[in-house]
Amino acid sequence: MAEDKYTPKPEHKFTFGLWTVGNRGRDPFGDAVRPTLPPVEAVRMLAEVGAYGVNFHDNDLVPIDATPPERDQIVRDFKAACEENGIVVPMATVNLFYEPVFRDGAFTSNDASVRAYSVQKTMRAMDLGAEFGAKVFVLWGGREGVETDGCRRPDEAIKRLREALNYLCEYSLSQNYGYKFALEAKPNEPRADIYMPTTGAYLAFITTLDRPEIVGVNPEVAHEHMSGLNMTHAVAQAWEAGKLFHIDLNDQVPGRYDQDLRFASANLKAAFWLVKFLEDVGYDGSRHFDAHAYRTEDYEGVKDFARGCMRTYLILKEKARQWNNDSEIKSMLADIAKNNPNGSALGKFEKGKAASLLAKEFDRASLAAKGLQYEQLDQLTIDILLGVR
Ligand code: GCO
Ligand code: MN
Ligand code: MN
Repeated sequence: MAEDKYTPKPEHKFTFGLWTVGNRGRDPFGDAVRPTLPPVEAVRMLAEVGAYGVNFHDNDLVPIDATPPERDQIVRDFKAACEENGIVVPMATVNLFYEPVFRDGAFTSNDASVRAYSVQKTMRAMDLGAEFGAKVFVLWGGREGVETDGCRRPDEAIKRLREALNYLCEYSLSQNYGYKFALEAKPNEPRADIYMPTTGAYLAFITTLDRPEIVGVNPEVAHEHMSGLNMTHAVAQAWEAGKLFHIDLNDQVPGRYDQDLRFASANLKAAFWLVKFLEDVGYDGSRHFDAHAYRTEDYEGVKDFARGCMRTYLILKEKARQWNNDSEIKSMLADIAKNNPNGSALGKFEKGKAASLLAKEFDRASLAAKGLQYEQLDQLTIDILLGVR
């Protein structure tokens, strides 16, 4: 594809996980369709398609049974590949779901040894990420859930999760790693039910931690859509709380298995509002794509997939700019603003003012009489998205 204004640049902060471009297309019904992509090759591929960074789980890079010298050699080679290709590592994470030992959870397992092992594995993954300068550490508790609630009280699981998180925060601080933890919610898959099903659930949980200031969230499009929720609303709540530490971009049709589709390939309008929000508020973290190519693709197709994620993001960013500058939309927004003087209808609570609010007469009928023109506003949005405006 020739260079154009939708060509990704480092300042766009597009990142991919090793597990995303390295995804081999295995699913519950069929085996791998693509050969293993060595991490060093993945870095080359990401540089070729114009990405800014690469993220990894501990075992995407270092096999779980690697000896210390093997580990160090892998780290050296990977570092050299990143430097050579101008690729950075903004985020690291830990795999607490693949190995059979995690079959009943990691931090929430009923077995105290499994819980301790999970924290140990995470600390080592933090050491690994820190060697590459990662400043965000994502925690996704894929196995922290149940098939039957007979196995433990769910509030006990929350307490165990808190204990692990508090410990890991102290570890990060004691090592001066400067990590911000980003907790990633998902309603289900691989467990029948996962304890922290939504971004909102994590936002509430974070306030109960010892070091809430270094813990935020990593909302994922697919995870919100799986439960039929609005990703942009989840992101907005996280942003407003100062907790949007990372984001996982992909796509997902609600009500289906976890699809991890190319960003914006299923719900274009939802993706538009999301990109517009991120750009409007000036989110300056990574735009991380946690998705993978169709099972029909070879590695040329994986590049098409990766380029597509970034290209669509940049097109939607341009559409958002067009939306913000559209004079008809601007005048509609000005009308909306006119009816919302100073943003606040109430001001600060004062007894006297509350008494006058209680006494005030509102003309309900006239307040409900005027059409709001949101149909027109949305159609203008559609016209922009479809390129006829
Ligand atoms: C999934 C999750 C994972 C996490 C990753 C980072 O549905 O499998 O999205 O891909 O994002 O493990 O911790
Ligand atoms: Mn996911
Ligand atoms: Mn994810």
